[in-house]
Amino acid sequence: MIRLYFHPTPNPAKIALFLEETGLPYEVIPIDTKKGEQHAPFFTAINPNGKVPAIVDTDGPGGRQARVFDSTAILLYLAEKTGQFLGGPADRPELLSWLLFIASGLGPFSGQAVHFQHVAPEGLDYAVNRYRREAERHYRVLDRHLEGRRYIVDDSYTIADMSAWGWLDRAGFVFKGADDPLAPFPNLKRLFETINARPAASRARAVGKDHDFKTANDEEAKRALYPSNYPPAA
Ligand SMILES: N[C@@H](CCC(=O)N[C@@H](CS)C(=O)NCC(=O)O)C(=O)O
Repeated sequence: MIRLYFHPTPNPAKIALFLEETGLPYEVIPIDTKKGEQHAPFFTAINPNGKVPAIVDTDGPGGRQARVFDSTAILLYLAEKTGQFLGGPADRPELLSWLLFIASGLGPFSGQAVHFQHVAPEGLDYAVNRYRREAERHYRVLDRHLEGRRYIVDDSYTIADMSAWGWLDRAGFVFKGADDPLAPFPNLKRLFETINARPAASRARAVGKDHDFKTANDEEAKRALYPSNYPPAA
């Protein structure tokens, strides 16, 4: 059994998609990040970084319980555990390259673009421009790579596509104000629609819907999500 520590946001969504694609049995444990549950000691014992997603595999290596945190680590762990969605051995260089490109580039720049356009105080034009443009650049790199390819790793649907899907699903936030945010990236749009058409994608989108996650961006939420903005008094 896999326990998935979840909030309805891009990185946990990737894992929900993987679990739905494979049919691995799993239980969802909501972590309400706007209430600060990611900082609770029971959770930081699973992810010391205090972010979702994280999993506990009750049947980990050697039959022992194992924790895994960070969406890319979880995707690789579960793909290796099940032997699914890794492509073939010859695909590994491309798979690892694109997975890490999404983990260290496309994802974080998208996250910062969302932060500076939706959360930060008005007037930080330099930061808005930098993160939005860098997000766009990463989407363009992946879009060009997808020219003439069905999936990121050629013809195999892999965890790299699932990792991208988590963010493509939020393109409307990343590219604030765009009517059709993926229109400038036609190959990414095609990939997104291909994955969306899979039954597992609709099931993944339904994960967590039965939980009443906090939505208000009040002071409690800001302190929970951006604790570094509130340094303790010297
Ligand atoms: N590199 C991490 C990033 C995880 C991450 O930023 N998670 C967000 C949700 S998508 C989160 O937990 N936010 C709450 C917080 O930062 O306190 C991953 O890929 O899992």
